[in-house]
Amino acid sequence: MGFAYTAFLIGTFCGLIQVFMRNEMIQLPAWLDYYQVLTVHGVTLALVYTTFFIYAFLITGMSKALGSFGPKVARWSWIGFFVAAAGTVWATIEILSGRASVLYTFYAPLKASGWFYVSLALLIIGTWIISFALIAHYVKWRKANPGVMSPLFAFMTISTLAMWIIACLGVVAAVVFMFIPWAFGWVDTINVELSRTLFWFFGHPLVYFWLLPAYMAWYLVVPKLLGTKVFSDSLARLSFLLFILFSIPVGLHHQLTEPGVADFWKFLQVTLTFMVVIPTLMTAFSLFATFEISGRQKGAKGWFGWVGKLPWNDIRFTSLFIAMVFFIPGGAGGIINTSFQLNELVHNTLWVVGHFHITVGTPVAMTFMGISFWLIPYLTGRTLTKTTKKLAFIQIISWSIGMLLMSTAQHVLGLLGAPRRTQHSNYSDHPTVLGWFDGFFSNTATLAIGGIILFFSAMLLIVIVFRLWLIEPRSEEGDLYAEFPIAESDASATPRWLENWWIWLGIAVALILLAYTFPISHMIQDAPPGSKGFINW
Ligand code: HEM
Ligand SMILES: [Cu+2]
Repeated sequence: MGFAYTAFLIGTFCGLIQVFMRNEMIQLPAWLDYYQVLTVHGVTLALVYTTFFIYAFLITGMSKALGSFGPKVARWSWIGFFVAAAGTVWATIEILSGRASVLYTFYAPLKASGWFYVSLALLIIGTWIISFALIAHYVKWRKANPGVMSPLFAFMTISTLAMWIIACLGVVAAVVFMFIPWAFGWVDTINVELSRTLFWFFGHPLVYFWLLPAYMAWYLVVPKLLGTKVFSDSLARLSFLLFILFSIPVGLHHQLTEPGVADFWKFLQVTLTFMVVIPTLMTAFSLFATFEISGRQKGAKGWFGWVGKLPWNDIRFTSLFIAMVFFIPGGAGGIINTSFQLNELVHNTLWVVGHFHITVGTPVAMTFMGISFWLIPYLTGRTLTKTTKKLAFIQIISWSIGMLLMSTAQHVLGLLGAPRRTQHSNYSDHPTVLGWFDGFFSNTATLAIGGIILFFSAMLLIVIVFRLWLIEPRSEEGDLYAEFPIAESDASATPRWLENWWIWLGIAVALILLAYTFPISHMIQDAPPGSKGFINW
C-alpha cells in the first residue's frame, strides 16, 4: 500500500504538469521533457499504483477468506514484492535519467535502454511470484476441503490471477525475445507489427486486471455495507469466468488502424470484444438488484424509493457508488472505441485519454480509494475518525468534479481532432486548431481547472492515507472502519462445474488459439522488413 501511494503521489504530480503544459502555462527545464513526464505518469499510475494496490487487496483478502498464510506462502509473497519493487524503482530511474521516454506502452520502433526492458520483466516476474504463492494457498485450502466450493473472494482472486498470468505471456514473449535482444544490439531490427500484437495480447486483459479487483469490491463489499447477501453466487462466478474468456482474444481492437492484419481477424476480435457486454450487464444487474433488495428490506416503496435508503453517509459505500456511476459513460465510450468505423474517428485523439480517465482513472481508482478508507485501518489497527471521514468525502467529491471537467474536455477536444500523446502545439496557429478551444467544454480553462482540482484531491488522499497509517487513534472492538467487509454468498445451489478450472481455462486457450494463430503466424511468415530503433528524444 505504501508503495502504491508513493507511485500515486509521483504520478498525479506528473498529471498536473501535463495539464499545465497542454495549456502553455509552464515550460519544463531543459533536462526534463513532456514525454518523460508522460511516461512516468502512465507507468506510475496505470502500472504501479494499480498493481501494488491490487496485490495488497488480494493478499489481505485471501488470508481473510481462506485463513492465515503458512510460512512458505508468506515468504514467497515477500520475495515477489521485493522483486516487483526492485523492477519498479529501476524502471523509474531509467525513465528519469532520460533513457526510456517510450511511454508506458513502449511501442517499437521507439527504443529505450536494454535495462528498461529488463526492469519491466522484473516487475512482471515479481507479480507472478506473488500470484503463484496465492494460488498455492488456494490449492492447499481446496485439498483440505474436498468437494466444497471455495469462498467467493478466493474464487474471484484465482480468476483474476489466472487471467493475469496468461495475459503476461504475450508481453513477456515480446520483451524477452524481441525488445531485449534488439535494445542491447544483439539483433539490428525488430518486427514492429508482431511486437505490438504481443503487447496488446497483454494490454487489453491488463485493463481487466485493474477492473476485476474493483468488481470484487462491488460484488462482495457493497452488499455487506448494505447489510445483505451477494445477489447470486452462481451469477457472480459465471461473470468472472466470462471475463477471462472475453478479455484475452481481443487485443487487435487496439490495432484497427494498422495495416498488415486482414480485416477478418479484426472483425472476429471486435466481435469477441463485444461479448464482454454480457458479463458487464450481468454485473450491473446484480448490483442494482442488491441496491433494490436492501432498500425494500428497509421499507422503500415505489420504483426508486430504494435510492433514499442507501447508506449515503458511509464513505465506504458512497465512494464505490460514484465509481460505478462513472463506469456507465466509461463503458459506453468503450463500445464506441472498439467499433471498427467509429474507431477511425477517435483513434489516437484526446478522446481516448478522456475515456480511460473515466474507466481506470475513476471507476477503478476511486474504488481503490474507497477500499483504502477501511483496508488501511484494518491493517494498521487504527480507526477512521470523524475529521478524516470529512476529508474523505471532500476528496471523493473533488475527484469526481475534477474528472468530470477534465475528461469531458478531453472527450470533446478529441472529437474535434486534437491528438493525444503530443506536447502542446497550435500548429502555427492554424484556424482549425484555434477553433478547438472555443467551446464551452473544450477550452483550456476547463482542462486546467479540472486538472488542478484533481491534483488537490490527490494530495488530500495522500494526507488521508498518512493519517490512517500513522496518526489516527487505535480502533476499538467492533469499530466498523477497522473491519474487512465481505458479504455472505450462498453457494449451496451453485453448480460445481463453475469451479472446474480445466473446463474454463481450456475454453480460454481455445478462443485464444482461434483468434491469434493465423494473424500471428502471418506476421512471422510474411514479416515486413524489420525496423531499426529510433531514439527521438
Ligand atoms: C491528478 C490526476 C490526473 C491528471 C491531472 C491526469 C492528466 C492526464 C493528461 C493531461 C494526460 C494526457 C497526456 C497526453 O496524451 O498528452 C494523461 C494521460 C494518462 N493518464 Fe492521467 N491524469 C490523472 C490521473 C490518472 C490516473 C489516476 C490514472 C490511472 C490510474 C491515469 C492514467 C493515465 C494514462 C494511462 C495516460 C496515458 C499515458 C500515455 O499516453 O502514455 N491518470 N493524464
Ligand atoms: Cu482493449
